[in-house]
Amino acid sequence: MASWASRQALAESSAWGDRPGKLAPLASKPSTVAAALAMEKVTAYKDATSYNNYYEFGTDKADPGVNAHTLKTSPWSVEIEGLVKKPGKLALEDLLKLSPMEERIYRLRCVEGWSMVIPWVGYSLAELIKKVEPLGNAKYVEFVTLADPKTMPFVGSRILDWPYTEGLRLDEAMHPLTLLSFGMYGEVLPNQSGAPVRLVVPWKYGFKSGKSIVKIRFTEKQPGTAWNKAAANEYGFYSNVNPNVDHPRWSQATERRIGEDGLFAKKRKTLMFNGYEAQVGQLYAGMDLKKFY
Ligand SMILES: Nc1nc2c(c(=O)[nH]1)N[C@H]1C(S)=C(S)[C@@H](COP(=O)(O)O)O[C@H]1N2
Ligand SMILES: [Mo]
Repeated sequence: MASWASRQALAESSAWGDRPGKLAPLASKPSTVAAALAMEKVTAYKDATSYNNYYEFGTDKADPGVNAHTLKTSPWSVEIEGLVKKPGKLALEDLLKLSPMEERIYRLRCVEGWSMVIPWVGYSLAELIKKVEPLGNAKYVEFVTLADPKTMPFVGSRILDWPYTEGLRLDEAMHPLTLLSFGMYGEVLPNQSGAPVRLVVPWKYGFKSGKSIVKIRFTEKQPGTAWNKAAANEYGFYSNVNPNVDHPRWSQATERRIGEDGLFAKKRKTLMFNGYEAQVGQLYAGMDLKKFY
């Protein structure tokens, strides 16, 4: 693996090309966690920022890129609540300093059947969790995202139950692959990608990766989640990428890589746990993944 210094020198011609030069740079070191998908071509920044799901800004894939400029990302803080020894409000500035930033090239696959490969910048959510010290009875982590009707045109619409929330089992949240992300492509997150801080859970469908997080709550009971509330038979709590469990209305066996468009572009086979089975499979040992979808 390249050293930090040589990696910086490489920044001009990195695996994913030049820094887009659109937003403030966010420096990082190469990841200490293996399993970066370096063999796959990174999605172009333009594609990753113009084809998004962020329903607070509209349901069309182009809507967030057009509308999310109204999102106010400063000042920002994340409230830590529930079953922890150290609850309280953490300012974004302090969160940015909590642990060294790493670059991780992860695939993100939406349940709709498309995927992207993105060089995220952030650190393992576990670093934050260790700092706030969950109590013995904490079993789940709930993520609450911003719901501001003044800056988010679709908050208040009936599409979803706002605020958009997500949840993980504590051991899933503690897994080193679970990334608290502040940037991508060497810069801070663009608004449509979930600025200023979002989750990236690479082995789960994209919707488990909540954007613009304002609250992290530790609970004993399994929390509700936005898509589960909207359509419980279609979106379960676990939502692990699983080509063997069809969505009730379509197959999950293959996916289309964004940027490789065109009617005749070959579809890719979806991999179990999005390709991270060796790393995360044991979290679900003995569970019936058809029942816990
Ligand atoms: N707050 C919030 N977070 C969200 C969503 C959303 O609508 N609102 N959509 C989810 C879904 S369905 C997906 S696929 C991913 C998309 O992330 P991307 O636009 O960065 O590819 O964000 C997830 N996080
Ligand atoms: Mo999604």
